[in-house]
Amino acid sequence: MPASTSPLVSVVMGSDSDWTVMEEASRLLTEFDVAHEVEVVSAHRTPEKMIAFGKEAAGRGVRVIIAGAGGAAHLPGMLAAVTTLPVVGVPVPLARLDGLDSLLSIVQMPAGVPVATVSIGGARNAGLLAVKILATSDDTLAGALARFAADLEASVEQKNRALQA
Ligand code: RP5
Repeated sequence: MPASTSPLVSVVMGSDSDWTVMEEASRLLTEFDVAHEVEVVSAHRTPEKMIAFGKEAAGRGVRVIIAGAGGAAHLPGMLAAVTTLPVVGVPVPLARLDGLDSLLSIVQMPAGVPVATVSIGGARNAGLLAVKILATSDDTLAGALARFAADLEASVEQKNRALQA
């Protein structure tokens, strides 16, 4: 990420132990050259920081928040409660329950407070969704997304040719 550019996307997680999953979101954003920041913000261990972070993000120029958490995964929903920004939630799988607990904690939001929840461990797709949100007002990013989709399609056809060889 260009260090001098203010972040458009915040990638936050409840613990540094989530990073092995969440780094995929950061990597995707870097692939698209999207300025982003990474921060540990815990709904339970640093609740006041979490509220301040959520309230101040839009004012700092952030456009999308990607929030990952595992277990009692309240971080994405609590951030969504205190910001007008779109929040993308990433259920992080822990050793027990295979991430189903994380998924249900994040996806079952009450009416009026949406979190766009990706699959368990789906941090790369969370990054891609953030790029798509930004691309609604950024033609350069929209073009990059079109090339990304074309490459994806070409890779499937390449695998087909390999199967038939
Ligand atoms: C959650 O608790 C975090 O998002 C993490 O997935 C989980 C476990 O955290 P650690 O005990 O590994 O710090 O809040």
